[in-house]
Amino acid sequence: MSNMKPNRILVTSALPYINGVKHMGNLAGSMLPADVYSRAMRLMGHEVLYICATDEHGTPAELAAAEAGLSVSDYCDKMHNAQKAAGADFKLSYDYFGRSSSDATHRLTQDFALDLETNGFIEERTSQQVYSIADGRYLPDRYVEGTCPNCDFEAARGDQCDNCGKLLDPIDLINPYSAVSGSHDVEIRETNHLYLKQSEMSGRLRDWVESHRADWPALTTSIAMKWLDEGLRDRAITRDLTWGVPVLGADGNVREGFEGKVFYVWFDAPIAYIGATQDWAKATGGDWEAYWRTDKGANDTRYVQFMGKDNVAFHTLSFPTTILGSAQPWKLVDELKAFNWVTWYGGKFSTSQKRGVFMDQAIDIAPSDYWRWHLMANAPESSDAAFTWEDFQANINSDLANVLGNFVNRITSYCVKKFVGAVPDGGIITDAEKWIEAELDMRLPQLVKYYEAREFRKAMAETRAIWAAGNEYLTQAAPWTHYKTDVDQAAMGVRVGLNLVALFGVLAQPIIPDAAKKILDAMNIPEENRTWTFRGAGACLNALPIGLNISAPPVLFTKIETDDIEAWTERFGGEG
Ligand code: B3M
Ligand code: ZN
Repeated sequence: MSNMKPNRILVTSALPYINGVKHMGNLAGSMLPADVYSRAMRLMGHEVLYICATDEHGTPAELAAAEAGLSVSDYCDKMHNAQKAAGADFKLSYDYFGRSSSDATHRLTQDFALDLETNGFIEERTSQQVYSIADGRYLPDRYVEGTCPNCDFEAARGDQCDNCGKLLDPIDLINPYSAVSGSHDVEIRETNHLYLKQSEMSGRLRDWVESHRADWPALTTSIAMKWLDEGLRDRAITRDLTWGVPVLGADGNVREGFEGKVFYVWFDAPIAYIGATQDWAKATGGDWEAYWRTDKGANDTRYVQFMGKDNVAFHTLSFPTTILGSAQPWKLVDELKAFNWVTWYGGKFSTSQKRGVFMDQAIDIAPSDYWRWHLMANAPESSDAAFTWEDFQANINSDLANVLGNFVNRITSYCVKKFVGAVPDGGIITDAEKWIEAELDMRLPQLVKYYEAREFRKAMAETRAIWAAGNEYLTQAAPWTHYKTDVDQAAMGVRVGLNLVALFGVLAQPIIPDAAKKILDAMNIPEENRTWTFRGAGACLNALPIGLNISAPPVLFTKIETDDIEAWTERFGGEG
C-alpha cells in the first residue's frame, strides 16, 4: 500500500551539542523520531542513509571543556564517544555518527564561505562586541549573560534567551556580565566580522518556503514565515573564539584581520551534515554525492530533516542561504519535521536543578524499548508534551505489557502446550477470521501512510490499535474453547494468532527493536523475511509455513511498579 516507489532517502537529525549527554527531550525531539522513520523506511524497502554527528564548536564546547578542566579537543573526544555510546544504548541506527570538528567539515565550511563571498553573500563589516576587561577577551554568544531585553529574564545567554527562546545579539543584553568570570567590568568594543547577507536571499527563501507550505508541518512553515515577515537580518558568521573552523582567505592562509577568529558554530554545524556524509563515504566506500550533489544524482534523493522548533530558523533560512548563495549544485532539504518540546512535568529539564532524566541515566532504570515507545506515542508534534512518571508507567504497563506482551505470550504458550510448538493446519474460515482480515486491510495501509507522512503519534496509535485487534481476534476465535470439541477449529485460531504475532514482531522493529527481535526469533523468522511490503491482510495471516517450529519468547516487558515511580521521582524529580 505504500504510495512511494522505492526511494533513496537521506535522513539527518539536529546535531547534539557536544556538551553533555542529552536529556530525553533532546532524544524525543530529533534523534529518536529520525531513527524510527529511518527504520520504518528501511523496513518498507527504501534505501536510507541516516547521518548525525556531534556539534563540537562554539561557546557550549569551550565553556563545558573549561568546567571539565580539559582542553576543548580532549573534551570533545571524550564527549563524542559518550554521546555515541548513549545513541547505541537507545538503538539509534545511525549509518554514521560523525563530528563537526572533522577535516571534511572544516574544508567544506571554508569553501562555502569563499563561494558566498565571490557571489556577494558574505561581506566583512565592523561590529560592536561585548569585551571583558577582567578576562581580557571578547565575549561572544554564551560567554556573556545578562537580562533579556524581551522578557527581563536575568540569566539570558548572549545568543538565545532560555526563558522566552528569542535569538539575541550579545550587545542587546541589559546589564551584561562575563559568563566566565562573572565580571561586570565589560565594555562594547568594535571588531570586524564576516556577515552572511541573508536579507539579499529573503525573496528566494520566501518562495522556497511557500513552495513547501502544503507538505511541511505548520510548525515549520510558520516559524520560517515569521522570521521572513519580520525581515531577515544579515548575521555575523564569525566569532572571537579560538576553537572552531578558522577563517581562511582564497590563498589558504588565515584571512587578514581574522587571526583568533573562527566561523560561528551555526554556520558550520549544518554544513557538518555534508561533512559527516563525506566521512561516511570515506569509511564505507559509499557515494556521498548521490545524497548531496544535484548534478550527481541527489535530485533522486529525498532529504528529510528532524529537529526541535528552536532549530527551524537556522534550517529554513541561514543554512539554505548558504546552500543557495554558493551557486553550487548542493541539495536543499525536501521535508523538514520539527517538534515542539518534551517538558519535565511542564517545566524545563535541568541537570543543576535535578529536574529530568538524561539518556545515560534513563538506560539504567528502564530498557530502551520502554523509552522509545513512550516518547514516540507521546511525541511533541502539535504541542509541547509533558513527561511524567505516571504516564510512563501507564503506557508501558498497558500498551506494551498488557496489550502486546500478553497477546504474544498467550498464543505462543498455548501453541507450545497444545500443538507441540508447531504452526498447526486445519479449521475453516469463520466471522472471526473475516473480521481480523478486514480490520488489517483497513489499518495496515493507514499505518504505512502515517509513517510516510512522519505522523508519529498517529503511527503509534495505529500500531497499538493493531495489537488490540489481535487480542479482539483471540476473544472471537477462542481457540481454547474450540479445543474441547473441535481441535481443527482451535488450530485455525492458533495459526492466525501466530501469524499475527509474526506480523506484530515485524511492525514493532522501527519502534521497539529489542522486543521485536525476541518475538521474531521465537517465531523462527529468518532475517531475510523481516522486511515488510504490505500485500493485503490475507497474505499476512497465512505467511507462516504449516509445521514451522516456534517457541514462547521470554517475558517481553516487566511492568513498572509504584515503588519504581517513587524511587525515580526521588532521584530525578517529579511533580512540583
Ligand atoms: N547543536 C542543537 C541545539 O540547538 C544544535 C543543532 C545543530 S543542527 C546543525 O540544541
Ligand atoms: Zn527572554
